[in-house]
Amino acid sequence: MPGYFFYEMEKQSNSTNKFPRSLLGRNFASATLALGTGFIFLVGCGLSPSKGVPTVRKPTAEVILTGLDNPRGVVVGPAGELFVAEAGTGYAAIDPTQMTGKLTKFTDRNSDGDFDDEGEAERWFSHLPTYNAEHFTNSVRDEVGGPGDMLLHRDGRIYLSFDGGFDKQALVEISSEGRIGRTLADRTNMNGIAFDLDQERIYAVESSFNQLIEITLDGQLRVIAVFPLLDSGQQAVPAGLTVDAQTGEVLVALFSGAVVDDETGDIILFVPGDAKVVRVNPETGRFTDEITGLTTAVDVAMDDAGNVFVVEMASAFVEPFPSGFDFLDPDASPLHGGYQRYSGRVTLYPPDGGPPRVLVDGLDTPTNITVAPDGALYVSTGQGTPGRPIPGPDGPTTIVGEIVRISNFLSETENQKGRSK
Ligand SMILES: [Ca+2]
Ligand SMILES: [Ca+2]
Ligand SMILES: [Ca+2]
Repeated sequence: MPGYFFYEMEKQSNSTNKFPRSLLGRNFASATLALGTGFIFLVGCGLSPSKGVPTVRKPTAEVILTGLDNPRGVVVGPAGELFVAEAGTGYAAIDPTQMTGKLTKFTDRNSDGDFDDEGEAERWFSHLPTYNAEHFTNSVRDEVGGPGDMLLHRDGRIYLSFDGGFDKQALVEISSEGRIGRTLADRTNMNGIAFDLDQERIYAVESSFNQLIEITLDGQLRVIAVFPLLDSGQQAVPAGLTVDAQTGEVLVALFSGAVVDDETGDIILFVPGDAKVVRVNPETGRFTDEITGLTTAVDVAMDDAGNVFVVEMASAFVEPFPSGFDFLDPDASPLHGGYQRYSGRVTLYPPDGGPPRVLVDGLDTPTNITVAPDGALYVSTGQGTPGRPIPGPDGPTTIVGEIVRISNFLSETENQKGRSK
């Protein structure tokens, strides 16, 4: 996500980047997705045949919202209503009424399982800040920042982090009636936020500064941990996080930043296999590796049974943009732009240390995951300039923001274990 690249670039190629250090690297870790519908057919539904081997349920994956502009954080309310933050189009208008970051409440009023019917979308905010990372760097990155992650407190208050670039970054409180209230923190890109077990403080990853921080609900801030460089010498870039409901420890996804190719001098946005998830003790700040060997780990979630879900945004670094590429040109050639499109995935790591299971593959740049109260997963996809031509699974297509719901992935045994907790 956002922000990490810039640091790397400033460090490695001091000739091109003229931005003040405080601006570097804030784009987003939280903002990266868009999905087509093609992957659904790869996944299918139902149970696999069981001939003496454990029955593993194949998940159901459904696009439940489409046509969004960089969906990021999703929260599911007690009545099944959805709150969705969209980072917007990335067009950083000066006129606030032209800004496109959004927060919307969706209610399935006709109970048909989706949220696209008359009167089901209630727009709370339409003009929150948005920007594209390219505004802050000479390098071409189609990465959109804006409203990012979101939390719903048990008392109905909502907390929203947003990174609108430069002076428009904050963690704000929103009343249950939808009015923006206090600003709790104005740190740089807080791409992922999570409550502690008591919902008295919020943990946030500050992607640009490689930090995990804690913010109390009355606005006191403390740095918990600063993550060191990863195996190839790149920035760690914490992008997403979750809290272990059993221990209160924090799992953090380290996305990994860019490196420079020694031979060509080219910037490589990420090194496959260098990303990981670490487990942090929020009291001491000590951390250990939890899951290694990942690629672009952008978010992590955990259910009450202890299953860990990891989202990887893309599997390969391909087709970086040529300098001067116009993201807004509808006739531009379909380019991946560094992150291979439709190569993101969600993997389940069971609590007993058993082998991981890929739940859904072929997602277009997923960026955020949420576990709903009923155990379903909501994944935001389609990062980048909405409408930009990209290669799709079945030929050229365009970037579109979508929310995918993944369900029916636990075996009967796993379901029972989960319920008994
Ligand atoms: Ca509906
Ligand atoms: Ca419908
Ligand atoms: Ca998340």
